[in-house]
Amino acid sequence: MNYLPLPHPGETPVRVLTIAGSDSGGGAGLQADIRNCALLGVHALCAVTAVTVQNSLGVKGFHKIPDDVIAAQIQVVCDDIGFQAAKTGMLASTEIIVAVARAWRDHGPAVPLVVDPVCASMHGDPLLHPDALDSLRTQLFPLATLVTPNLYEVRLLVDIEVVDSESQRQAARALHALGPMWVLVKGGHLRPSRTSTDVLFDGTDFYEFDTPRVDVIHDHGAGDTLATAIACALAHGFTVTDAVRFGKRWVTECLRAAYPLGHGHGPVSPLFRLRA
Ligand code: PXL
Repeated sequence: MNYLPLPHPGETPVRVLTIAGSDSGGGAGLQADIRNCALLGVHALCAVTAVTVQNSLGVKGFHKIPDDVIAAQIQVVCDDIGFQAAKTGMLASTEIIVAVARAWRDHGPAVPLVVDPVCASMHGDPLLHPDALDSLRTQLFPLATLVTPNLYEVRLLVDIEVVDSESQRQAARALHALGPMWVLVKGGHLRPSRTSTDVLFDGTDFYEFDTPRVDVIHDHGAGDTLATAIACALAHGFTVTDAVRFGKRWVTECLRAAYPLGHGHGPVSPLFRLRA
């Protein structure tokens, strides 16, 4: 497949800001975002929102970073370094979502913002306080270029049970009404199916993206990987439809390269790229 253009040695790369939580197991969250950016030739800037205590068996707990510290991380990289796209992952609480939304409105450049509405880990461990769903809908979604919920997050956000392509489109409409420019409803958890079909909606048209289903038990960090790859492609100036097409192909390759780690679920992996 064609990847993104790589920077020449000594040349300042394209930058993406990730606003996300740390995963001590290194599979998802900030660590996945930075790893994917690096292997796509993009420099990752990081605003850390929370530190999870986590291994391959699950999230044992997390510590939230004070919201003024999160806002300050965003402000200083905006003021000095600059970036061509940003993405959000784990935001943990209402206070953090409000602080991120305010920092983005006050300091954010006019670049694409991908909001991955992370609510829980793959093990079902909560990563977002249930009270914070409302601030996600009202504060952050209206600022987003693209939101990328999975079916579990769709149910929490708009109370729609996606069971087929019709309800997937209905969910995309309901999410779009909350204010983002584009919505990608990921169908990866719709079974049984030999393909993974994601539906993209811009308020007028629907676009479907089909990739072969890769059935692996090591799929930790798949959502983070997709959202980061989309943000990297947007940072390179791709249209949203082209960026989503690129992100889907990238996460499919990362799923094929997923590896076991610890006693539970290992991560999807962009490390295959080092052999290419
Ligand atoms: O994959 C979602 C995710 C995002 N961010 C952090 C996580 C996880 C899943 O476990 O731990 C920090």
